[in-house]
Amino acid sequence: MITGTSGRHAAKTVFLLAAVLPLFCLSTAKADDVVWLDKPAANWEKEALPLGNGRLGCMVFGGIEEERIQFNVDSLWTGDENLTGDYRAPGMGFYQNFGNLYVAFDAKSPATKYRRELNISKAVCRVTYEQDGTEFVRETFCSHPDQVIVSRMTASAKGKYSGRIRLVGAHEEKTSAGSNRLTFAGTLANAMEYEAQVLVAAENGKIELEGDTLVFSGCESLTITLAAGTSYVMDYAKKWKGEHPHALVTSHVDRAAQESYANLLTAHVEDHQSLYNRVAIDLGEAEDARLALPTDQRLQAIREGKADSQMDALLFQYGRYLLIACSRPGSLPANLQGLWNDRNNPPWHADYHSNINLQMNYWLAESANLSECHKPLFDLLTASLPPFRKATKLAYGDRIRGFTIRTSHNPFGGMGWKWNIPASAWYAQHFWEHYAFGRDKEYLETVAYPYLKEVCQYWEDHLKTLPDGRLVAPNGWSPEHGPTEDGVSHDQQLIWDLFSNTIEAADKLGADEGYRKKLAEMRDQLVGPKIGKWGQLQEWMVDRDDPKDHHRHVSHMFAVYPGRQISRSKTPEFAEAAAVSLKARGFGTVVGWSNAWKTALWARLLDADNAYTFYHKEVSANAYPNLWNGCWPGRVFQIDGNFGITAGAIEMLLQSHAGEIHLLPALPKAWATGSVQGLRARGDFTVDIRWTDGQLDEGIVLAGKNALGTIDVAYNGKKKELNLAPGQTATLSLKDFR
Ligand code: FUC
Repeated sequence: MITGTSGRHAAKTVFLLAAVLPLFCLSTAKADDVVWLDKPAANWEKEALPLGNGRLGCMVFGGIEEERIQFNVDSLWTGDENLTGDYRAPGMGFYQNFGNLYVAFDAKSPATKYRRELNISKAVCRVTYEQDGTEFVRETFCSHPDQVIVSRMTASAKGKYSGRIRLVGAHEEKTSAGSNRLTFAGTLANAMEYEAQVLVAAENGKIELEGDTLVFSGCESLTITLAAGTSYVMDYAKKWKGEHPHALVTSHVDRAAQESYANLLTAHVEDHQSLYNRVAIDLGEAEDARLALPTDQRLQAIREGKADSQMDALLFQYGRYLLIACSRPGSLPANLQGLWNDRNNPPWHADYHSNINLQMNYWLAESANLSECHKPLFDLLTASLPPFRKATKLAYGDRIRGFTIRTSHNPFGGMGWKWNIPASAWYAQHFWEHYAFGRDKEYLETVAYPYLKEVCQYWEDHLKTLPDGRLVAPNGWSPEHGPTEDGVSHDQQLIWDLFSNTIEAADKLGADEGYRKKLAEMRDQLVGPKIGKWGQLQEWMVDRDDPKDHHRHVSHMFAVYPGRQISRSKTPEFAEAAAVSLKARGFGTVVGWSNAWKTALWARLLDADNAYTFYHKEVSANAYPNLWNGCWPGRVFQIDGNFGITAGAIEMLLQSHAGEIHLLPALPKAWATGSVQGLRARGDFTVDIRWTDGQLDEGIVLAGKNALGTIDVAYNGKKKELNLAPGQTATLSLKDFR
């Protein structure tokens, strides 16, 4: 059935109304939108709850005697363009902690009925408890429209708030206090200037100064507004530095302080939900008793073998929540920790790693209907081109065109550790995918195509011709695994992907016909995938894969996911070889991002239960009480696992890489009955799916304004061709696939 409007639009209207609901409704959220704990956080990375607006973020501890809100700005970085290429050189820099806001309360009696929750559908953290017969409520959010963190503290009785507020920078700055304002500012060794300000408004009671502290007494409520910024600008020509942030920080905090709390909250929730509410998911219900448990105990029950598919759905949406919170137009892209960091020397510098991690951060951006959140990646990669080119020429000589990158980089285009030569091609895939999903031709022409073409030029100059005429990437390295040699499968697959995407891009633009032909010829000469002696997909040109090797990187399976060179439908032998290799890599406990990659790979190989095994591992082995991904099971927070697992789950429910929309390609038994709304498919389509007992009930395909006219929809080995005009919807059911 094809209709002109979608039922989803009606549902959207309801969501928007929900967005302006008053404060008291915040505590009645559905259990699968809430991460909650029954005690304050003792540990930053495992227990504190993250909020963010893309640029500014914070972690809420919810202490009873003292609230601690640790905060970050994504651009507070040491370092520079680091032309040394040395990972340990000062130029590589570190992503910095910005500081902490502490609110100490005079009341010291024990608290009861304590609850600290993060409602991810509202992006609001709420702490509630009772003390001496009074109910206390603290709500904190980080507003994108108003660019401030707001924390409001209320109580059921009057005059209950007395205590002290301190704002403490992470670099031994001196905080100054004036009437109801706290300020600190500083300059890092690389001349980066920064400033944070807090404004406090109290109802009744009074606020007095005591050195660098605001002392409040007998207040009915407190509203604390925090703004912070740096002088960073994403512009190499300006040496990455702009104006001192003082004026902007002052205007953010002053403007917000003039607004009513209700208005700030309404604008914040509306803004968040304009992205968050695009996708809804139901993977089955957990028992009420399970839902009543705090998240850490729910995770424990899962670890003891109890089923809880609502936790699967929560983890899915949590990945979307986190991307909205740390990657918005105008911000820096999500780093290894998104945008949250409480140290001045975080693990791996909390930088951008190019051999899996940064890419994985954005695997969900398009398919999870958060296309705008992809933009910071393109912005930084484009802005970093001048230093990337400069470093490439220093290493490879002036004759080489284009650029490539090392394994890690910072927000000044500075790089460190080994050259990761195919990484720029992998980044180019993201530029292409943004077009493939949304089909925005102007973006393709002005942003994506120039990037793709320049990376192609690098490979034109860098590829090596073997005696038999075939082309290989010289001196490659399957990331963090194996020797340095020619024709490593990962490199070959990435170049194939780059050339294929660039050819398609040029074709769509009607540009560079001669060059398109040249790229097609080169692509045909590339050494392609190989099947080795135990039936495996070879990781190298030499058939040396060890069937007992459980290495976490599965780089030679790029062609299966996120690439598209190998698929069950188009290259079944190679797909089977990939399954042999992936099986040999094992089903043991692995690092978070590896779980996520294997989820997506098994889904692309149409093996639902193996895909679910890895999805489930992320819940049962890697998730912390705050649902952040512990990279090595249970330790070292790294956000890629959170993003990757959502992307992997989408591949289980919907695929569109092989020129068709595939409904429920790898639906696991654990999700036998459920529904998903608002997923995106390549070709500018939005898809809703409903299923019962493992069988499709309904698939709704909505064509966007740039949609491809004709598309095949596949389900269970059968296909149905659709022809949709922009704005048209088709509703399909089981009978369409007989
Ligand atoms: C890659 C991985 C490590 C870690 C690091 C940040 O080098 O191999 O496991 O995730 O990035």
